[in-house]
Amino acid sequence: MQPKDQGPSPSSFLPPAGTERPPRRSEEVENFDVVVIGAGVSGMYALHHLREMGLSVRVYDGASDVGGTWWYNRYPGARVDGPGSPFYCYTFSDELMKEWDWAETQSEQSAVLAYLEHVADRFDLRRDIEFETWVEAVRYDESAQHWTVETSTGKRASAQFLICAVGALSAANLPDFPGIGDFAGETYHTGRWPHEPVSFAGKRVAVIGTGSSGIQSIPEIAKEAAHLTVLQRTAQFAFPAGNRPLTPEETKEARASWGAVKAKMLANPGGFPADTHTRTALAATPEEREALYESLWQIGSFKFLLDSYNDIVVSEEANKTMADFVRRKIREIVRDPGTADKLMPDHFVMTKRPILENGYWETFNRDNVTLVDLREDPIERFTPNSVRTRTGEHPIEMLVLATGFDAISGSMLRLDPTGRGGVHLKERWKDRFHNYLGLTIAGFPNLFVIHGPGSPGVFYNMPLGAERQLGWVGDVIRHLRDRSLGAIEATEDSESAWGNETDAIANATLFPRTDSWWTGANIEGKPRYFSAYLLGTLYYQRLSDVANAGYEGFVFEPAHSAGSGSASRRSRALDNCLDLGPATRRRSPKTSSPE
Ligand code: NA7
Repeated sequence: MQPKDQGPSPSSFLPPAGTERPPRRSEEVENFDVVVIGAGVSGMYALHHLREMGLSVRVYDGASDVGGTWWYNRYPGARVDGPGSPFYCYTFSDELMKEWDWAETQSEQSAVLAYLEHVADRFDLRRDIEFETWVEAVRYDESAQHWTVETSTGKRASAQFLICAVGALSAANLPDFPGIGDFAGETYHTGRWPHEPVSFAGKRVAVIGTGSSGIQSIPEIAKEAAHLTVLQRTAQFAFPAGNRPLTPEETKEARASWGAVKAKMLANPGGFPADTHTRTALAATPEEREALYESLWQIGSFKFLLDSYNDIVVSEEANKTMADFVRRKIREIVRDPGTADKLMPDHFVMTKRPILENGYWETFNRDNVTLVDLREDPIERFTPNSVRTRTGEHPIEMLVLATGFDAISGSMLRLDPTGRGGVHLKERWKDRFHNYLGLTIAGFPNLFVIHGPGSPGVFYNMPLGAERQLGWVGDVIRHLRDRSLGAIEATEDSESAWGNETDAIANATLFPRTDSWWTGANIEGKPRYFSAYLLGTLYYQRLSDVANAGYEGFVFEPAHSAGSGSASRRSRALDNCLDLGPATRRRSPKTSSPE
């Protein structure tokens, strides 16, 4: 997937496969039309889609099988924390939807991974994926108009197009706590969970972090551990997951109406199978609000996000109505008032990633659980067998870091491709994650980022978002190949206009005002701003408009040699594709292509 994590590496972390061996550089460079980095949800679809177009594709991933995020995040309690099954799936194949049975509404990690393994089998994906292979260097060769990729196994490849499907949540955040290296017990990061079973039985365990991973794992760990200390930096809002078995009728209904469900997803700003509505909290009476919030709380799942009010993330006053409701619920559930006080979130609700919980609040009523509020009582240091905070020592034998990720931009920065003129992405993205359409970067021709900064990314149903972004990328490739063009590149002007547009949408909401991984505030030294494009429906309209305008905002280069485009062979293969996009059928007078 990507090179290994930066930061301290406690001894019992799983080392990323393949990184221990000294690379043996091969003299031979294998040539492909497209190299894809990452075999998670996006990379798998990239392979399928581009191969269907007749292109030669090679995928690299550091893991030993498909799944990306779902391969790594095996911590106890890990589940889908979005709208859930049967809708957390690919949409490109109706047969796939009809043949796969989901057991629960909020599927557990192993069920999602089993689904992705099935997709890999069904579409014969693994034959073009090299697993346990970390991409260590990625360079653009301007004269050859292709990307060269060097891997941890020593193999090298080149391709005209590079797709970075490296994951929005895959660069683990491993904070450098004082003395962490002295701690002699077992240490795990939720996003790097071992494949072997981890037993908490009879152990004193500490969990740092109360985001989605912490809140999902804490109740499970508490059931087994002798004692659990929860070290919380920010109290969170969390909503009942409402997980339950899917009934055969629900599955039947979803299959029968799949066409309508897909249409609904495409019309929804988050790509979710939910109706859009115009209700606002401020127009409702207190009684109406209470009744709606209570009914959504009883149902659980993502209903609070999708079926409540439209003004929650744009109006402070509306936001407070929901925040107060959740705070009241926490106080009702948590018996000890002092503990409940520490659990009171004080940011705008929904402006950190909404969390779905399964018995999280009740966990604090257990005798074997202690909550430490790190704001009042910060970590001073780790010793071989304890974590010491300002007010005392907590003996532990195991530490779970649920400390999240250098999200959205982190995995691209870790990859750090070298673009035109030898410029590294780390240099280009020092102060801001410059991009155009959330997919391309000036100075990095023919490189596409899936779910990167400037795209809806984690604010959109991710399998569907990957399909839509990659559909657009496929059309771009077809456009270039049909015209014997060697390269497409965003201009810096387009990047800056796109940045302004992304900012303007975000600044109309409360999101930028809260410290979160959405704003980069969880990582020291990271540019702090809200980098996602919030309106998914508008975003996909914009992608389509740009394509229809002949890829407005991009510049093209003719192919320097037959080798870079391999146009004639590919064109024939592409002509055979049924899915010819508008960009391949019409030429726009506005195109900046030199054709
Ligand atoms: P998150 O949501 O980033 O949560 C990480 C948690 O770790 C959060 O509570 C952080 O507190 C806390 N944290 C991070 N660094 C520190 C330090 N240095 N000290 C104390 N506490 C710290 O990551 P998750 O893995 O839970 O969830 C990410 C996504 O993965 C999620 O959306 C799911 O889709 C799956 P903070 O809030 O930053 O103060």
